[in-house]
Amino acid sequence: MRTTVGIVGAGPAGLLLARLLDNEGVDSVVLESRDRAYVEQRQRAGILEQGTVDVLRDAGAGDRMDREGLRHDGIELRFGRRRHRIDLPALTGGRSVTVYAQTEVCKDLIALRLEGGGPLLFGARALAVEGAETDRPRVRYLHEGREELLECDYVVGCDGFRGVSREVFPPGAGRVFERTYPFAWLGILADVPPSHDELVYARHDRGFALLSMRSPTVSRLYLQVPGGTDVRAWSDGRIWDELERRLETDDDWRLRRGPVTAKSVTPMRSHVHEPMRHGRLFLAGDAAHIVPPTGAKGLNLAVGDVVTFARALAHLRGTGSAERLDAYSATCLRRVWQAERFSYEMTALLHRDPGATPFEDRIQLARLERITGSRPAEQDLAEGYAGFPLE
Ligand code: RFL
Ligand code: PHB
Repeated sequence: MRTTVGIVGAGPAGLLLARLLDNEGVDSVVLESRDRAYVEQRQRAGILEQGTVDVLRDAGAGDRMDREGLRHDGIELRFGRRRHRIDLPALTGGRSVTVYAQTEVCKDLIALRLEGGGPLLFGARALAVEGAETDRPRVRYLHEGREELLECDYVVGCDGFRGVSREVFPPGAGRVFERTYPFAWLGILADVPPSHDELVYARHDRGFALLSMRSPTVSRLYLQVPGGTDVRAWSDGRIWDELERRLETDDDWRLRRGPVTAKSVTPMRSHVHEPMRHGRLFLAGDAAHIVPPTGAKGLNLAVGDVVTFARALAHLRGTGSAERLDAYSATCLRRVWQAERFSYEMTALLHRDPGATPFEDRIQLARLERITGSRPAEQDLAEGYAGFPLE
């Protein structure tokens, strides 16, 4: 098979890229190792930055998001049993975020792609990207028990943190910047209306907790737990008790409990692969960078990468200049590092580090007091949360 852009991976990065290219009249083939149901049900992100919402809408993929997504104009920081609201539009010149799950973004993009005739191959596992340094890169993949070859002008590796695209970089051609954290997130989905109408980020002596949601009737909640925690050690009752303790306030706020429908533990890491391009292979999304989920940035970064690639390719086709394509990695990395910094700082602000000294604990509280007591400090957090603009 032959195509202009070979896309490895049908997560939000690969699916959105396919849509953007379709809109530009550029042909592409998407290869996805898992089946459709798996991709549509994998529980992950929930928060879309304003810029992501705008991109999806402009791409003609925003109809259901506009009907069902929940616009949020604030988040709450909770510590010392007190609540502090961060008013996003007031602090950012009108920007907000939208609660619309990654599962739904993927369902919408898959439906659009298949309506347009695809190609989007599920159960197609890329084995290797070859010839990245030539002008005919290829993806070798396995589909329906046969090994096949996809010949391309460009390959975009959207295959996530555990994909194969990154392997293209010969030793010495890439560099990794990484940090792992000594804690993880235990996340649940529960069939119960959210206990607050906005997200609540709580710092507590027992550890971080987050109250989020998927819809007016479904709650999504997270607890900081030690790295390596076995989810089976946490019964539903134990999870609710712990959430209640960490989210507790001095006023009459109460946590609503309900049936837990999903439960999992996610390790936390920061990871950046530089550069994000080797020859005609471009990395996008989690294949190139990971952030800890505290800042809700992962999916939004993936969107930024593929928009940058699609625009650069359109520029090449329109003007004959490869300047923007050549700048792809540097352009993406500027935004990536701002999101890495923000996610790292927000993680440090809200989690209990088991190695922290009593002095460091006080500094953490002083940081929170500073953010809630100073408009410039609050504004800095609001700007980061609402999202860094695309160049
Ligand atoms: P994905 O979604 O991992 O998709 C990669 C796809 O590639 C496929 N694949 C292959 N296909 C073919 N051949 C191979 N050899 C392949 N190897 C892999 C995989 O099956 C998969 O379908 O990467 P992508 O598209 O870059 O998207 C990134 C986002 O998924 C990720 O950054 C976010 O989910 C991170 N994240 C959050 N981001 C936000 O912006 N806001 C949030 O609120 C948010 N919350 C979260 C999160 C991630 C979490 N976890 C579980 C890591 C909350 C959690 C708990
Ligand atoms: C989520 O709803 O899954 C979510 C929300 C905010 C975050 C991380 C995850 O910071």
